[in-house]
Amino acid sequence: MTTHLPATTGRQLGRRSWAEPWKIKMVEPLRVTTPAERAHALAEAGYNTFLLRSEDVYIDLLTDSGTSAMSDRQWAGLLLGDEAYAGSRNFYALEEAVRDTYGYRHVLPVHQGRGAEHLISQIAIRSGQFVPSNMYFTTTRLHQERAGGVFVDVIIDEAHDPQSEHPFKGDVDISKLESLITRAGADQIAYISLAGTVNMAGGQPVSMACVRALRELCDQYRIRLFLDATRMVENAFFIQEREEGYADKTIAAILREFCSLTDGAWMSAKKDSLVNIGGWLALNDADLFEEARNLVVVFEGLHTYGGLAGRDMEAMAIGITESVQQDHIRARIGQVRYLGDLLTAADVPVVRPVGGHAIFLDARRFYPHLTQDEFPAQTLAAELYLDSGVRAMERGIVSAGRDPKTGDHHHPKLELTRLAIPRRVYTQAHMDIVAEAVEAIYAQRDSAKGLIMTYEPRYLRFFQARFDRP
Ligand code: PM9
Repeated sequence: MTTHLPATTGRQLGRRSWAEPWKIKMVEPLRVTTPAERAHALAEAGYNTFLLRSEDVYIDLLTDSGTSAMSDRQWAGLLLGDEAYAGSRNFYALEEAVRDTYGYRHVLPVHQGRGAEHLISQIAIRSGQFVPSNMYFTTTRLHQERAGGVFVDVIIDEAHDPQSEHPFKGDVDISKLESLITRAGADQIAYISLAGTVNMAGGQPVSMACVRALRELCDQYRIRLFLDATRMVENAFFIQEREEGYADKTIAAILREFCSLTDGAWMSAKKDSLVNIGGWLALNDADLFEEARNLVVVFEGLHTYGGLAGRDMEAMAIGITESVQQDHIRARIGQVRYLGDLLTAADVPVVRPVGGHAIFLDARRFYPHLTQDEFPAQTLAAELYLDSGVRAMERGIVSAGRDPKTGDHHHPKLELTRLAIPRRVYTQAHMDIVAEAVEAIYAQRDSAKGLIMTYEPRYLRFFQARFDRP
């Protein structure tokens, strides 16, 4: 495994520093609030950072989704929007970009990732079928379950251990998967749902060796393999860095090779592809695509716009080509690591190794005196906001939701608070502020009290749930 860049300057290390491969052309002022203003805003928001107004936030690390800064070329692309209801030229630009970069044959635009998750779940899952996956993602699993699927976690055990340094913690445990297939029968497997860089595990990558083994298994049992390509460019970076034989291959080539081993993919372009809205579903099978193309008109819009404006599709097409540039991805992951290194150096418990899009604070080790039912990760996000106006997101028991059959809370092993870094938005100085804020609440960790949930919505409760101090 290759070690990551330490949080020191190049000069201290006797080598030249690197910097972001862009300069800033337009700025958006940030508002600094007082502790009293933050206490008021957080109480109003029911201690849920999703319910804060963004103008009450100083540094916003809620998500890297739809929060990227677009390039001057993407902004120029907006002016090329062809807002025809049908057959917009921007659709053809998007189709070409997805075909060239990801390699799939048939492409449908959708308004964002979950639009594609909805379509693929509806057309590829029969009620009662299993959907094995490398850990869960909130919206993905919900759509699979709403289609009657039964989610089964087949990720390697190391993924559930925040301290394991395994270089590919997103890998599927092939023996777990094969034993499910032989137990249930191949016909009872809807498809393998594979995510590139596993969000809920800490942005952990999947190796090329793993997807190759999955392809073989899928061919043997005639099961389809679909990819959540949302952060697959970041995944390609880790393969280039860590997997033997890939150091000299481009990100674009690694991405194409990985996707070529799968049968199709869904995409939230709001992440890797550097746009504020958009997504797609791409499939190689013409018959399955035909079903998706028919269903898209019911939920998203005609198959040549899928709920998007022409200008959105143009920005996405340009973002796709920018996303696979080596200097972009190196700087993007470099910035995440910079923050991770600062926190690691301060002995703050974070998920190791640092992943692609975020730093995940290990709330169990941060607040060992809180039980999981006291919502330690939600508490940590609240305390961080109160201290500094930095907004993070809970990724633990609240996000995991309830078992649809028993109605009981899922109790995930990982109880994490995520600091997701938007792409091309914040500077290194912002990362320093964030690290200092986390260190400050870590120093006061013993006095933190948990939360109680006062309102629980039925679906994806982490978005809208409300909490209070006990
Ligand atoms: N991810 C994130 O912040 C946005 C909201 S959910 C908290 O991480 C994966 C791996 C995702 C993802 C969204 C989606 C859904 C699918 N797969 O948000 O619908 O991380 O575009 O994509 C969020 P959309």
